[in-house]
Amino acid sequence: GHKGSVFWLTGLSGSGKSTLGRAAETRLFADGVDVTVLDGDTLRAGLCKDLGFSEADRTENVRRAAEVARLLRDAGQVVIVALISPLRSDRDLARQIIGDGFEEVFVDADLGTCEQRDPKGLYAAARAGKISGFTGIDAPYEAPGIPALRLVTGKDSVEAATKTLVTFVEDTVRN
Ligand code: GGZ
Repeated sequence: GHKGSVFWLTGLSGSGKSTLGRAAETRLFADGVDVTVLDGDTLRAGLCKDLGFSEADRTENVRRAAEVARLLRDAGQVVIVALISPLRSDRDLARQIIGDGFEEVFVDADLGTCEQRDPKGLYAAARAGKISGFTGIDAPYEAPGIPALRLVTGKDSVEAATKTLVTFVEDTVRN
């Protein structure tokens, strides 16, 4: 069996949080782990529809995600949260809400790499001044000090990073 836990993926837009979260979900599910991904884009399409990207709205976004993650964890699920969650204070709030079994995972790709990927053209829009308050451009990203796990997605392949994440999850939750 396994115990409920929350793996909180933080990183810049385009760092690979959603990709890794989804890839890990598929593997873990195949291994018999009850796993759910809470992704920023998905939450913002529904539960967090009313929220934008001001500091207060991001805090509220993180708080709601943490509360949902806690409920799922309490029901025995392994939860992978994929949110930029740029502020340390917000991630500390999530840690407080979730309590036992909160694991911070830093999806670490440098700004240059993320900007080069720019899958949705958001960095270009931010550079052109069409979007304001974009994380890494004109809004802060505070990297974790000592995360439980760091995935260097600018350097390692998606395959390698996924493997590292899946192994870390399995080692943490199996009992
Ligand atoms: C950052 C933004 C912004 C601004 C829109 N800043 O790469 P994406 O597109 O698909 O993922 C990003 C997503 C971030 O939502 P989160 O809920 O993860 O953010 S937070 O934890 O800070 O609340 C990006 C898109 O939304 N996006 N505008 N200004 N990302």
